[in-house]
Amino acid sequence: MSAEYGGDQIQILEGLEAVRKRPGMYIGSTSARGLHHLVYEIVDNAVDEALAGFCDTIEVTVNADNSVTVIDNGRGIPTGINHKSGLPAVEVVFTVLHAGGKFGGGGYKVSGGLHGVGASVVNALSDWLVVEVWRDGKIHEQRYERGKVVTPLTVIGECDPDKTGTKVTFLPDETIFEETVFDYGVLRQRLREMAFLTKNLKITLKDDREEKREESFHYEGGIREFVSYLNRSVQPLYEQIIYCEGTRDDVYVEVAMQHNDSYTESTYGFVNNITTPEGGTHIVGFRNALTKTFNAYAKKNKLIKENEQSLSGEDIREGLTAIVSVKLPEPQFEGQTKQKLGNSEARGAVDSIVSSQLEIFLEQNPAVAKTIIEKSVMAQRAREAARKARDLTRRKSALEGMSLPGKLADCSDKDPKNCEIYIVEGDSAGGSAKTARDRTTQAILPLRGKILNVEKARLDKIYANAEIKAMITAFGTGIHEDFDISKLRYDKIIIMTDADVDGAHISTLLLTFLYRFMPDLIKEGHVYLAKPPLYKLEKNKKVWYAYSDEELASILAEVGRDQNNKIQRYKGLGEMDSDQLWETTMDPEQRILIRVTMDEETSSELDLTFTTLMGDKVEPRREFIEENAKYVKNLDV
Ligand code: 28G
Repeated sequence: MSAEYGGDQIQILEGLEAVRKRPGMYIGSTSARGLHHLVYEIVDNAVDEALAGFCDTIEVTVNADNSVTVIDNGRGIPTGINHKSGLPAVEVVFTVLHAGGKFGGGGYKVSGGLHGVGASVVNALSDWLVVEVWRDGKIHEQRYERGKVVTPLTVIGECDPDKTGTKVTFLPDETIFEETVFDYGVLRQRLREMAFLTKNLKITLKDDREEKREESFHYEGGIREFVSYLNRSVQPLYEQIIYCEGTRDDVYVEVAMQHNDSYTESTYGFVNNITTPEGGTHIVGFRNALTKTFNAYAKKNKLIKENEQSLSGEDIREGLTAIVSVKLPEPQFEGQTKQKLGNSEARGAVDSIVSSQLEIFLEQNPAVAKTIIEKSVMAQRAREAARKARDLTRRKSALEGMSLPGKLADCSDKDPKNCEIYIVEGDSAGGSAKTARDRTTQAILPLRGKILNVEKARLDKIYANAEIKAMITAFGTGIHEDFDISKLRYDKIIIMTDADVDGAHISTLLLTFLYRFMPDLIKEGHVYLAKPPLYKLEKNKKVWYAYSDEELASILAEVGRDQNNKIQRYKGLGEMDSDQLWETTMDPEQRILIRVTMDEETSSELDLTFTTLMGDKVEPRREFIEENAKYVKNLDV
């Protein structure tokens, strides 16, 4: 993968002014996402040096002034004069824009053997940038401001000739970025992912701002450890992590997988260390290999009969966690967001490497093979039962017209744009909500008892569940292949539960259902959480509501802490009468709603959030609840 190339291979297309004029073309956006992208560009170059086999440690520090320092122990960017330009190679790396904007149309270059492609972009968008190179026993330094050289490359000292590497420090230009404060959690997530994807690479992240933090990511097992990490809160079906690795047609393929006792598939694809949320040829090749190999093994070993139906890919992938990572010299990306791998050689390479190595694994681990095939057969039966149940519902609705669930108190306005539906826990709170609501635009659907955990149930059981059926019919969209968002009967779906642990649990169960079965409702911003007050404060016949402890404190500071203050802590929605419920939680003029959003890029983390909360292992769940700032991050107010 390492490519040594001279200056003549670098196409000089445009100057750095072009980057400053249209930053979005080069880093996607100037929002927080684009800001963090600057760090990834620099780190990518260090990772390339690691992939080339010359670097095993990368240190990333967010400095007190919000500048970022990245240090690697690679060979150090060459400091000698580049023939074509007559400039030191390091200066070329930081001041010459290389061919192909990452986010522009046409050629799309990503990390992997193309040292220094993004460094000039980062330089152009930084207020200042300093590069230091340890090489040949000397310390070299150069400084730039907004992409322009301010000091020539200078030797500023000597070092041990054995010490080599590169250090880059930059301060993002605040006239370009809407957001200039780095988020430790965002950096941590991506850097950890990079460490998983590059075995034996150690990445350290340090925060030197007010809240000091330091962490180090180092996974000798690479993506094998990634799979264990993803499965940490569920029960694996067998101990081994199935691992395949190889190169074909210039495509390096690495696959790790393990089934767990859940019913959902979590396969994540990466191309040159970049996630491909829309999949592509590498994922197609992987799935193909899996279906083919498991069916062949099952037939050969009489685990399914010759005349029986083959296992479908979906059945085999039930409860599968997998990482499919490919590295190839010229990835082509397709699709609307250019996130889907198009290279056909990747399909063939993954298919053949996984097929041949998986076959050997199954032969050598017959007990594991049997466990997976038995689970697949069960999945097949459940799917068949679910299909029958669905066909029945379809036929019924075609004959009788879809009748709305009995306990839904619908609104009278029939224009979905004006309408909202409150999903309310429990009949008593449902009753108050029915009295409290504005009946023209607000519908109420009370749900009884425990909501089914869709992470722990197969499809046939899910379709048979009364609460879930009620939601599906009330929303009007259908699910799965029948899902049609244009049929949505309400613009807002509002989950209203008690402000306690049980309420949070029920909200999570409902969100899990929506996320798994109707993710577009979340993606398109139709899902909300209602926020009931925690306290009511009365004084001299006046009433205040507080939605958090801080708010209570600030109200008390304002009105004074007298004897006659009456503070009531609400334990549940049921403690409010319908007027209070309207005033505090349902009146569009006064209520607080939290819109549930999901970030495409962090979908593996979001998946994990649901699995962690819903899985049976106790430890990770506690860890999650203690650290639940992460959860709040996915809920943008
Ligand atoms: C610390 C933050 C980011 C890097 C290297 C090492 C080499 C390199 C980088 O070469 C290709 C060749 C000359 C311009 C390659 C060193 C071959 C031999 C390298 C980094 C293009 C770039 N010795 N380490 N680039 N040159 N680390 N870390 O950026 O013409 S970038």
